Amino acid sequence: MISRRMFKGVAFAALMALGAGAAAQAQTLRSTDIHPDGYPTVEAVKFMGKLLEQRSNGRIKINVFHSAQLGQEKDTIEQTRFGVIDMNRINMAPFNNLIPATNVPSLPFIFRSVDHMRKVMDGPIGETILKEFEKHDLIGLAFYDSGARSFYNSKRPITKPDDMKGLKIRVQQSDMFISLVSALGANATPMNFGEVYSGLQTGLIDGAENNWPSFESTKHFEVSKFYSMTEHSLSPEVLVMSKKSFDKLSKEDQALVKAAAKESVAEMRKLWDAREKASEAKVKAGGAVVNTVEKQPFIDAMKPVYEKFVKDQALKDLVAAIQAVK
Ligand code: GTR
Repeated sequence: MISRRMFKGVAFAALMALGAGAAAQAQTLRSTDIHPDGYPTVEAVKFMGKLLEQRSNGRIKINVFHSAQLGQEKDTIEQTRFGVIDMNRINMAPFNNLIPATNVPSLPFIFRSVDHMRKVMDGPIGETILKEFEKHDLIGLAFYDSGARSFYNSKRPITKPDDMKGLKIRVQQSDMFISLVSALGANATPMNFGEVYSGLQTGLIDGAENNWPSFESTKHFEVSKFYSMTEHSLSPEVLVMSKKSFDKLSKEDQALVKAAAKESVAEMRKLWDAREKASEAKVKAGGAVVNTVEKQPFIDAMKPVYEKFVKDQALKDLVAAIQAVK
């Protein structure tokens, strides 16, 4: 026979168990990306979501809102800081004005090659930069590749810095990128990514700068056919999480999220390398006129950007540390 008291105890325990179950209930993290479905950054975060789902026995999932459904990059930063958006795959450039250290990997010609960039971002320097996000209510989870950014425009091939004179060039909302374009004598116009196509079409701007996959996926090559391989910035992508959302997770789940993010990097790079080649072929077949450039004159012309943005000792040390990585 179960006494009344015992029954109460059992019922209480059952309720507690239900409560605990509710706390560990399935949750879906909302992640934002301005790129379309199928783009390597979007697919990498989906891959991370699958890992998380498996390892949490279906408790944690990621829903990737691609194609700027949750807004353009600059606006999504605030929303992520406030926890309205849980995760954000975004370029370093829109963080440049907010987080000084993010300027460093965006700097013109800071990396000697893609391998150099990967080695730096995968190592202790990358970790130091990821840590900086915490001061701004964000958890830096991982860096993704973004290839090399080069100039494209509707007027002429760029072979030397002088060819940039007077061109109206769209840049990301970053003072560093404004200064980089101004150093070449062009007029920098900060603008949202989603507005560039119509800006080019209407002649509001003459050109912009980006990597092969973005030049292709946005169809900018249709309205801006001269693509000149300046490869001036390898500004990586970053995956961040809202600290508010992160703090709601148990220690174990936080570790799961961090590990899954890191593991998505190799997958992203595999997708990226293939996409770069495919985009290059597509853009060329689509009529883009591509030319190579001698880099040294561009490196020299962009030196003032370093003087302006690498003033503080901490940033000077970061630059030196990157240059010292073999
Ligand atoms: C792309 C990058 C985006 C965004 C875009 C831009 O290469 O992946 O996150 O920064 O460039 O130019 O706005």
